[in-house]
Parts: sequence; structure tokens; C-alpha cells
Amino acid sequence: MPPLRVKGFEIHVGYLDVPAQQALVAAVRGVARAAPFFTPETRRGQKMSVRMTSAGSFGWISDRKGYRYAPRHPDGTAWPQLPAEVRAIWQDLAPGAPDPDSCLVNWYGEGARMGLHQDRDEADFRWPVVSVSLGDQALFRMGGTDRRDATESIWLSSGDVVVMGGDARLAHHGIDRIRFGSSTLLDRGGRINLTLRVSQ
Ligand code: MD3
Ligand code: FE
Repeated sequence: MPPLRVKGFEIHVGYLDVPAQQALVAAVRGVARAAPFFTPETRRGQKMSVRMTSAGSFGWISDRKGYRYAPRHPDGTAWPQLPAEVRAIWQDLAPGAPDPDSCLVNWYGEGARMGLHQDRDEADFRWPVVSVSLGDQALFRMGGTDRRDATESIWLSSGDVVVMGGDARLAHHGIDRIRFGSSTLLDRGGRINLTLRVSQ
């Protein structure tokens, strides 16, 4: 199936079948055993509602010192290796780009959300960002490069993969809400998003 194109975002609906989704959940469990989920704090000391961890050479962390890519988990351990299944998705959907050095794992429990923002902590915006949705459905809001640009929303489901490259790379985006309990993939409900990036 060709991807849906919305505002320069490339949405591969149903890219992963259920066994592939289950294999990714198992890989995420392995990542979380080595690098436990933590609750990031904003620079203002507010707890984020999404819990996070990472795999790869660099993980994304946020604390009172600010947002940044870091070579270690906040507990001081190195991040686990990027799972091979995750790298395979990148190589299929981002051909020609260097391998990702970062896989951010976002875990949305009931009521978690992520405000409208841009991803601009990476060194080179020529490389796309690839996002994999697992578990409960999420209302994904897409805007433009200017924060005031009009936005459009779509529901992302488990197994959908979004590629943000070209003009969409610096577009604003966020998760307004999840439909908690809409998927049976995760035993205790919720949503996991994997975001693959070339950070350095
Ligand atoms: C558009 N995560 O971690 S993924 C993030 O579902 C983030 O957890 C959301 O935004 C989530 O930064 C949305 C979709 C996404 C990811 C990166 C992008 C959209 C993007 C980078 C540029 C433009
Ligand atoms: Fe983002």
C-alpha cells in the first residue's frame, strides 16, 4: 500500500502486522530492562506525562539543565543497542540515510499527552525522523514550520509508521490524547511510540 501523504508527513498505515508488532514490544521490554523508563522533567521542573527511555548511541533526556541527546541514561548506564528490527524499518523507509543513532521510546499511559513542538535538537535536518506506533490509538496533530500554521489531526493505530522528511522535518506536531484500552497489544493498555533519529 502506498503511504498516505498529509502535510508532507508520510503515513504508512498498517506497515507492521501483529507478529511484527509483538516482536517490537519484546524488543522494547529488553530495552527497558537495561534502561528503565523514567519520567522526564521540563526545564521548569514540571513532570512530563509521557515516560521515556532510549536505545542506540544517544538517548533523548530532559531535566532542569534542558533537553539534549546524551550517551547515558540518567542512572549513568549506557543505552542498550538499537534493536535490529527497528533498524530494519529505518533501512526500508529511509533508504540512503545514515543508520539512526537514537531510538527514543515514549510510553503513554492513560491521560498522557505531548504538546505541540518541533524536533530540532538534531545536528542535520536532512535526515528524516521515523516514528512507529504500538498499542492504543493516538490523536496525532500535524502543523507547519510556524507554530501558528493550521494543524490537521489523524488517529494513529498500532503498526502505523510515520516518516517525517523534507519540508515536514521541522513541522510542529504533538499527541493530543490516546484512546486508552483501544488495543490489546500491551497487557496493561497504553501506547508506545518509537522515534528513530540521526541525532549527531
Ligand atoms: C514530525 N513523539 O518524541 S511521533 C517526539 O507519538 C514525538 O510519541 C510523538 O513527537 C509520539 O518528539 C510523535 C511523530 C513525530 C516524531 C518526530 C517528528 C513527528 C515528527 C519530527 C519532525 C516532524
Ligand atoms: Fe517530536
